[in-house]
Amino acid sequence: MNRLLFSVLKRVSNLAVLLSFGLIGISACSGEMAPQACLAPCYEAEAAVLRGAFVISESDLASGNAYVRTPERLETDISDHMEVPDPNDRLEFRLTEKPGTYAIKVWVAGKDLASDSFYVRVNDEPYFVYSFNNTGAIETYPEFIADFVRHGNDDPKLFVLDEQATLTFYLREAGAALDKLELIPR
Ligand SMILES: [Ca+2]
Repeated sequence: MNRLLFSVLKRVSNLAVLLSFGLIGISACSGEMAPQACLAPCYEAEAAVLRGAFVISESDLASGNAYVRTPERLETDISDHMEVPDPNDRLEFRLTEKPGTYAIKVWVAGKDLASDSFYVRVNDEPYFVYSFNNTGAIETYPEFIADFVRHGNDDPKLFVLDEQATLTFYLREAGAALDKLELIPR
């Protein structure tokens, strides 16, 4: 091999090494990117107003790396409220959207049939039971599944919202978890 050819090959080889390091670097950066928090009309549960039994937990599986839950009975003395909600145990979303009719898409999780429901209400309207096992989505913990807020086995409930509305989730079964929600125009 003559000296000129050797020199050219060496330069090409060095360039290839630099390129491969560069590509590896880009790939590593992409792989390490944390999940992004959702953007409007999406609301992270951990950014809502928490009262009483509701707490924030961290998880790589959750949007924004966090979600909200009510600790299970074995962890604390928190009990289920199967008859009526306790107004002190609540998760409150302050919604700001274009007035209109919306379905509410939620990302929820529960360990079993004893941790898969909330009470839900908008503003001062009557509350209702939202149980996410009705769609067959049980034992999803720790992964979240997408569902729509609904009463019993009904179709997704439609909400007529003003520009500003308050959407409240109350504790019904300890252990139920909510990652985020999104307003879907209907
Ligand atoms: Ca979240």
